[in-house]
Amino acid sequence: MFFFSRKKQDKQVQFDSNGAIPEHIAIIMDGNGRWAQAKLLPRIAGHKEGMQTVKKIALHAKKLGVKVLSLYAFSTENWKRPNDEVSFLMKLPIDFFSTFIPELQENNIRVTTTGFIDALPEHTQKAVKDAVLQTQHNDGMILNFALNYGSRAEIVEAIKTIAVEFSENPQNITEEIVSDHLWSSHLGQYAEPDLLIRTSGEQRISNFMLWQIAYSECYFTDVFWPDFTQAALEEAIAVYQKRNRRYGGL
Ligand code: V0D
Repeated sequence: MFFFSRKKQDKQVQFDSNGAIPEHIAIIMDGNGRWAQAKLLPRIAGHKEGMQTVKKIALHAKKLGVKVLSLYAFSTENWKRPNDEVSFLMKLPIDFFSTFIPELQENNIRVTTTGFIDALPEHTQKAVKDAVLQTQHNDGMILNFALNYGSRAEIVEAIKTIAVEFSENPQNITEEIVSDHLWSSHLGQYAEPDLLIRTSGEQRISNFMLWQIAYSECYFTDVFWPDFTQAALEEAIAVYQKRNRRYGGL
């Protein structure tokens, strides 16, 4: 009968603003190109709209009490994209910086980065470093951009340093030592995401924070990143809250 036909996935989950809010949320912001193609727009139009979503979601995460929001903005694989698309992406931090700094300050949001920043074009590096410097004393929330980031490369870099530091006593290498040598070490107690979100339908991790997501709840949605709303973020948190109640309540 029709009233028994609702699928499991259709069940409404209710966001509870007094419930547990994940302290660190990491997001793979996928689907900007697909959003644009669906609208018969150039892919770069999707990236531009995606940047507006970054602003909206960062402010909403801060309002909900999130401590760290990590966003996968550019992977080490993204260099393979057409030149004009890469050039456009490299201008986005400049755009972001010039239009969003006042709001970052008003909302006490600190910008940090993770990835090979030194390999980015000079103008991109300058915008990123300015954003990091000008917000370095804010302590309301950390907005952590993964730029030219790859998790295996991050782990290899850590191994190189640890190999030198511990050449005499490798038996002293612990999980904590490894964590302390990853690019996420600046996040301290919040280095590991509680919730990982990937938009646009793919259900893969794609080399994002592999070590750090060992215990993260993963949430996948078909929504393209430019269409991801405040309500969509609350829906993801609601699913997280429901899982927490189930597993945490034993
Ligand atoms: C495109 C959707 C903000 C995903 C969001 C260089 C891909 C918009 C930044 C940004 C990108 C990075 C650092 C910073 C300030 C802003 C950004 C890139 C791509 C790649 F300090 N959005 N954004 N960076 N997109």
